[in-house]
Amino acid sequence: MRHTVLLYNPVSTSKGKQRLPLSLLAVAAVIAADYDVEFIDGNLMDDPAAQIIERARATQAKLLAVTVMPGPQLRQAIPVCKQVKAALPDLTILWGGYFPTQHYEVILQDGSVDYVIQGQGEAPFRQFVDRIHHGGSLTDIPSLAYAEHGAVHVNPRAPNVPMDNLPLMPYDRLDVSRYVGNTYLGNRVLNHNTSFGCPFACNFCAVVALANRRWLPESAERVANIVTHMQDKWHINGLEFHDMDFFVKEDRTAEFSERITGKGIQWWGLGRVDTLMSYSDDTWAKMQRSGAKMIFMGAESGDDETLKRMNKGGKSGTEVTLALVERMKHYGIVPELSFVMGNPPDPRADIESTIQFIRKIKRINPATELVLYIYTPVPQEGSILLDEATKLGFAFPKTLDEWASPEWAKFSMRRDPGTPWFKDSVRTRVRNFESVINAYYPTVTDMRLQGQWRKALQMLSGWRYRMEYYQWPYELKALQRVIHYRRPETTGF
Ligand code: B12
Ligand code: SF4
Repeated sequence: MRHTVLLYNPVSTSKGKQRLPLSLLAVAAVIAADYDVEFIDGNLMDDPAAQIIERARATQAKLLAVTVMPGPQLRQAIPVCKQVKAALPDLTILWGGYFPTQHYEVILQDGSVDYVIQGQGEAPFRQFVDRIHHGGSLTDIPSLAYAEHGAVHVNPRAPNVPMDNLPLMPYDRLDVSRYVGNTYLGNRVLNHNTSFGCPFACNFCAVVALANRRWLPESAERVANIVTHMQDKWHINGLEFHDMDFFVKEDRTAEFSERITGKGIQWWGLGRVDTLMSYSDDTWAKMQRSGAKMIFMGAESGDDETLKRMNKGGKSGTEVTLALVERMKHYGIVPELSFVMGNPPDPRADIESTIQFIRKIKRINPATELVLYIYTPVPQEGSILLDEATKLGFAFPKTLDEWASPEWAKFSMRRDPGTPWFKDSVRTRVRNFESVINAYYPTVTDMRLQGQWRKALQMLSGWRYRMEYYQWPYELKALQRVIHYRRPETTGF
């Protein structure tokens, strides 16, 4: 008899914008040959708890595996898992992904979640599933965290597995057509992840705890084969790569670009400014020919000292960012730059220098897209930023219920975090600047915003932008309510 494993993806985005649940597809891949897997996607239904309970009873499933990011996904995962645990106390609940990797203690102390797997999930997940169904000790599985007699135990991490040694994602186990999106990349867009981790250690970034500075790529050949399969089967003309850093190895990027040239697929990926600046003109030309349309990069700050304090590493620097946006103009590939603003201890000074830097970028390459985040700490040993934050009175929640509160959900969204050093006046300054710049340079990712509305927004905001007068932009906010123009599209960085 084949056992069924239930996989739950808590809601992560607004209706109609759901992406393939890659985290769960990745772990499902290593068990799909021997187990039945059922995906329950909170993005596609109103009451996932009822669905989980119904499917667990119908299939006699022993295990519910859940992926959890901070933010709205966490906010749904907590009450749903509590409800499921109350209805089916014998169903084992396992969490993996970003939030559990960082905050396993608070999860396991709550009692509604039985186990956590940290870091790269595939190999430990396979062992866990086998032992739950066929017997054997659970507590010696690498990367596992669990509570016993009130104490939380964490096993050493499993060795990383190269991506090419892992099976392909089992797309046939869900209805992929429900995830084909319509975005600025094309009207048939899917998403894929081609690598795990990142070799750097920026101290505001959650990837460090997940991957311990390792970067494991799929080969260019394998990626191109997957893209071809997606095109043959679902007729895609756009693709989002959700890797933390797609571009670490130039030869992989160049080979992949060559392999997909001529397929008519426009693509988007994430990378580092300094890495991309080090690429040759030849590689940039190949990327351009292959359909690269926009690249997301963390510019982070307009101040080199702050970049150092963020431990940005490599050859990062404001001059490198300026040089890259200039260079990308030549290839017609849009830079999408994110900034982490409002760092302690002097968030006001940090914001002012970044605002000036953004204006400089826009002068060089007006097509540059901007994503403005507010600094929120992540657990990381030796992080100067976290140390400063702690000195200023910051502490993570002590219970899961606290994490589920609206205040901490806002914190996780990195827009209005309520951190002790981030005062209302500073927040207002960032939001006002954002209102003006988003009106003066409307994002290309908002496909509904065309022609006259674009012009109206630019005219109305022009004087403010030129005079650097961002205060009280009520007229822009009113227009925002009428035409709902929006911030640049991002996948969560
Ligand atoms: C795609 C994505 C999204 C998508 C949704 C994804 C989804 N699940 O539906 C969208 C665009 C909606 C999104 C939104 C947000 N996101 Co997001 N997102 C990502 C992104 C780019 C890729 C995640 C992914 O699919 N990776 C591919 C899979 C295969 O890898 P993986 O998730 O790491 O999974 C592996 C392991 O983690 C583990 N694992 C994961 N789940 C499970 C489950 C089990 C049971 C097991 C055993 C193992 C396991 O095993 C997997 C295979 O090895 C990551 C960055 C990144 N590249 O990882 C950010 C990231 C996760 N997002 C982040 C954030 C902050 C957000 C937002 C809050 C941003 C915002 N301000 O709006 C929102 C809110 C999310 C929400 N609504 O809850 C942060 C989290 C930061 C943190 N402190 O932990 C990240 C890390 C980006 C960053 N660098 O800061 N996001
Ligand atoms: S911010 Fe980017 S470069 Fe830095 S550790 Fe995170 S993923 Fe890597």
